[in-house]
Amino acid sequence: MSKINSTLQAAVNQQINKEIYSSYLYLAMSAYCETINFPGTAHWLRAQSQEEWEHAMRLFQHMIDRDGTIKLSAIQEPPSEFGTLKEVFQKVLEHEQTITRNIHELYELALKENDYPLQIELQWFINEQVEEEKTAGEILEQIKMIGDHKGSLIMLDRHLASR
Ligand code: OFO
Repeated sequence: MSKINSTLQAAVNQQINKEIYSSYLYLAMSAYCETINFPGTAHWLRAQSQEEWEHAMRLFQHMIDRDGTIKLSAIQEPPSEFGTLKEVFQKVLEHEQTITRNIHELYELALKENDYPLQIELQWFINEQVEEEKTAGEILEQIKMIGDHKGSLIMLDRHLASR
């Protein structure tokens, strides 16, 4: 496979950082949901955090396979408070929308640089982002429908525990 060029190496390194930040952000959200007594949501977010780590590792492996140089950089500190359960999922959805934009920008760069293997690798991420936004959006809609009904929020939390 052809070596990945230096412009794309820098961009992929940046995306690895963003995926690790996503993992870190969801881990912080998971800890927060434990403190507001939504253990099922905390479990869901912890699984999400692990998925984000795997996304970072996919790009990491692509760089290794393409003879790229990995340059790990500092991970931003995530917040430690996220408000209500509705606000938690609003933030998950907003974050996923940002990551989708990042992936699309990276894909555009891979097109510009005529890097076909990276384009194919990123197609997996483009599909994944559709799923991620859909899932976060659906949970948010359910929370909006539930409103302040405590019993239904507890039921939703139990449902999220089954992930
Ligand atoms: Fe890596 O998909 Fe969410 O952020």
